[in-house]
Amino acid sequence: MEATDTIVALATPPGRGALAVVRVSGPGTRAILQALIPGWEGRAEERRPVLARLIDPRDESLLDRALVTFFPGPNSYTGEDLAEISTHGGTLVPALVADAIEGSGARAARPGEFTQRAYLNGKLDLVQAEGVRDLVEARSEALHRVALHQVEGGLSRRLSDIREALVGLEALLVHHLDFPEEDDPPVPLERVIGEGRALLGTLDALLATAPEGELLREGALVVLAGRPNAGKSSLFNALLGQERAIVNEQPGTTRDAVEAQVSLGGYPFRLVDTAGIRGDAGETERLGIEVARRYLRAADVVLLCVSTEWGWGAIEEHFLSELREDAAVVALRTKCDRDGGRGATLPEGEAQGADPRIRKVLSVSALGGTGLGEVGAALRELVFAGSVEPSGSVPVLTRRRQTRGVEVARREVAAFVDALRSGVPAEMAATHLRPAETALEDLLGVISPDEVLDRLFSEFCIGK
Ligand SMILES: Nc1nc2c(ncn2[C@@H]2O[C@H](COP(=O)(O)OP(=O)(O)OP(=O)(O)O)[C@@H](O)[C@H]2O)c(=O)[nH]1
Ligand SMILES: [Mg+2]
Repeated sequence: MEATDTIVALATPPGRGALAVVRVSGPGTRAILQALIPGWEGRAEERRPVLARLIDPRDESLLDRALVTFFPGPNSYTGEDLAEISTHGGTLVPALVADAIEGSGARAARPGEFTQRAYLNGKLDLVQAEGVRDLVEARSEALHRVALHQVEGGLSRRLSDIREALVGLEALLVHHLDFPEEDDPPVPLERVIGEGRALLGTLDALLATAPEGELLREGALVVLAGRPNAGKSSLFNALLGQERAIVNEQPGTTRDAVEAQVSLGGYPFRLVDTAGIRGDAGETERLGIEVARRYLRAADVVLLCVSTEWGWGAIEEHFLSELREDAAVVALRTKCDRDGGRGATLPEGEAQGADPRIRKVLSVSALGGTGLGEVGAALRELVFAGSVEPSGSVPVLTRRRQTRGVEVARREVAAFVDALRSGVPAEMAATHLRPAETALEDLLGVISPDEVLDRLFSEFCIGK
């Protein structure tokens, strides 16, 4: 399925910068380099940067002095002939170079088209391609590690191993049904069931990574809540390390929800500051309170701020009553610099009759910076405690597409084991194995319909 057209795109973000990279890929790459660079044929060195003057062949005007690296296929990112041209940065130079390349027979690449060609040429599978996208978009060290592991084939290997184990299971079943004449005894049914169960265990372990894996990409939703003036915005700013939200001694300062992405201890969070909730608010503030309530219902973790000035009361109890049954709450004694660090007395410990949703009680001072690290650690523990290894050496499912595929495989293997155990003839039970294999093949993109591919790659940025 070789591409016949040649594509070009700016591979670095547009705007002011020292350098920009223009990428060209496809069968016309050599001819384009010859057109733009006088004497290129004699000077080209494969996979080595060459300093060259770039000319627009349409009017012979000089475009730039640039570093040009030519990668002959199949030893390139896309598997095709590919060139990376490092031009001077800025908005104009790279655009002029890309335009001259288009004028020489290339067309503008669609988003993700370079990676799509790499996939079509067998340079990487679909799971690796998804890892490439996560790597480019990673805003936390945790996603960076997981994505890199995916690009390097970690998850793909696990999925291929499972697929091979399925094929092995089929072979075992054949031996069970129809053992050869030689002296091998038939494979006992118990052994087939045992191996099926072991495979279920592997699939379950992989599926267990999905909730955290998917949160790694989105960031876990953490909502700051509490009475007006509890110190929410101050804490929001302190956790972000920048003055994003307005802080004022006037209660009711924050009206709208303010959201920001932050990496705490290397894990991604979406931190939301909300309007303090109170009954006697004016019209605008009331609308803000409605927004706050919506965020609170969606939160993965609520940081309930209780100022030492007034402590825990009916308002806080009412807060808890509005939260989801499965909400996780960290109760914070804010402004703890004020009373010699004692802070308000907060309900703590289920044994003492506290609400079980309060998972942790901490003291913080946004002003003095105390307790911030503990808040980050508590959030990490509550959201990312289980399956995402800090080392990033264990495969993690990071997308719904991946999770759905593994779920299908798991369902089929479970049906296979159940059928054998309940005495269904082995030939019939075996019909569950093929769909499980197909689900994994689809995940890796062994054979994938065009529309799936187009959707997947269109979410990439241009030039990738
Ligand atoms: N001493 C001390 N004062 C603080 C601390 N955090 C906040 N404050 C003060 O408390 C007041 C309210 O702070 P905000 O952060 O605006 O409180 P808020 O909960 O966002 O208030 P609303 O937006 O009105 O709901 C301001 O005067 C802050 O300077 C702290 O850690 N120590
Ligand atoms: Mg505020």
